Amino acid sequence: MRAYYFDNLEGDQRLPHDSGVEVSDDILRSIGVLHRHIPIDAEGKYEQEVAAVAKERDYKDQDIISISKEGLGDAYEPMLNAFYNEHMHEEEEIRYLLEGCAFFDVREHSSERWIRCHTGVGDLLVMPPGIYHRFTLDMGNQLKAMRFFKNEPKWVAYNRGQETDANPYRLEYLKSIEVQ
Ligand code: KMT
Ligand code: NI
Repeated sequence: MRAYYFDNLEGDQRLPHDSGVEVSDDILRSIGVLHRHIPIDAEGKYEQEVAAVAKERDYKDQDIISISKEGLGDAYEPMLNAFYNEHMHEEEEIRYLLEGCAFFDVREHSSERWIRCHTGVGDLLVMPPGIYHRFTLDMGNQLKAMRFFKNEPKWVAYNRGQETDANPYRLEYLKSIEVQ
């Protein structure tokens, strides 16, 4: 995974939009975002490692999401548009990439800048409840990823607005990053 500040220039969301300014794992940690790389090995040891992380964080359920134009047909564009809307969740968002690449953009609260995380196979990314973020494929246009859930597998997103600014999970998130 490589993380950098988004360049804020016009153009296809799937282009790199690389400002050239790197962002370290430490900076990501300071806004509550965790990254780990667990390489996919032929013997399947990665499965145990990923399962151990899920257990540690108290996940009960998981599924696999596949995103491609071929696989999704008419549902492809609306899905990508929904994911690229700036949003938050009341649960952690945890993703482990099995195939393809993707951009997870996370908002750095102090500067309001986007940090773009370019993730690839074997990257595990954890975004805390309440963080503003968005998602897109890159020009490879294809992704398969594991998602973990504390309750039943469902995706509930709240688009950023006045209501999310007052959401208790958002306020809790802001408190959690204050003292770092
Ligand atoms: C989200 O909430 O941003 C997503 O679930 C992105 C797609 S999962 C690879
Ligand atoms: Ni999300």
